[in-house]
Amino acid sequence: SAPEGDRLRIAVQKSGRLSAPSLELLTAVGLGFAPAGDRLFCAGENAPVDLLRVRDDDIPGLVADGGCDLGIVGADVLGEFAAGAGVRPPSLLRELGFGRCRLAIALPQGLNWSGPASLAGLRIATSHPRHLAAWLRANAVAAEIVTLSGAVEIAPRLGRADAVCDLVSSGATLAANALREVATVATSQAVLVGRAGGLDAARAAIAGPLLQRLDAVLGVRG
Ligand code: PRT
Ligand code: ZN
Repeated sequence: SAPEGDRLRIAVQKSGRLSAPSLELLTAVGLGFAPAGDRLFCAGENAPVDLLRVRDDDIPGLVADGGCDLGIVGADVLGEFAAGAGVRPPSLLRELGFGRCRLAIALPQGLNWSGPASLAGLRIATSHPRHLAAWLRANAVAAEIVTLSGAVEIAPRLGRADAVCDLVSSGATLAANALREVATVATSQAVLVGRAGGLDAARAAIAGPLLQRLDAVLGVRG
């Protein structure tokens, strides 16, 4: 069998919205993996390609530092990582067409909206502080960013923030929390990322045909 160094390692979300569609896509390009259960590492059954199953937040860093060669992650998570200081972020290789959502500003009842200036001086809860900071800067609005790792939508009710900047897909969560979507900060979908410096020859030889089959699958899906 091939030495360890000649295997490609792909980081995928272990458990979350992108887990099942990521695995389905890798299956569709012809990769087979044994059921991983609770395991972090999952060896490929029919190709020298292994999975590392992790929190989505860890994926850009793993690919950036070479712990993994490729990764599947939300463009929103990639963008937050890339906007941080320090390491060179992974390259965006392909948009994958699933995990679509938008990062949106939403207000509770009683707050009026007449444009971004309506947010001046407010506290805005988000788990995407760098996206929000860039959007506020671009709109020349000074507001306070309250960074939360989850449950952003309940921050106004808890008195921790006046407004939110959260991911939205159907809009049901905002509606259930009596929040009104007023502006889009960014749109997102799952993306394939790779090391910014590219792959070494052995791994590039494994990744090449894989990307070709991926393009065929994505083309068919339209
Ligand atoms: O445990 P781990 O850290 O890996 O997972 P996570 O909880 O951080 O991420 P997860 O699984 O919730 O989301 C992973 C990725 O899915 C995100 O980075 C987005 O790229 C993408 N995605 C697509 C979404 C949504 N749609 C989405 N609706 N991520 C989160 N949501 C949440 C949103 O935050 C809100 O709580 O769903 C709720 C809103 O959904 P609707 O349908 O009610 O509007
Ligand atoms: Zn996460």
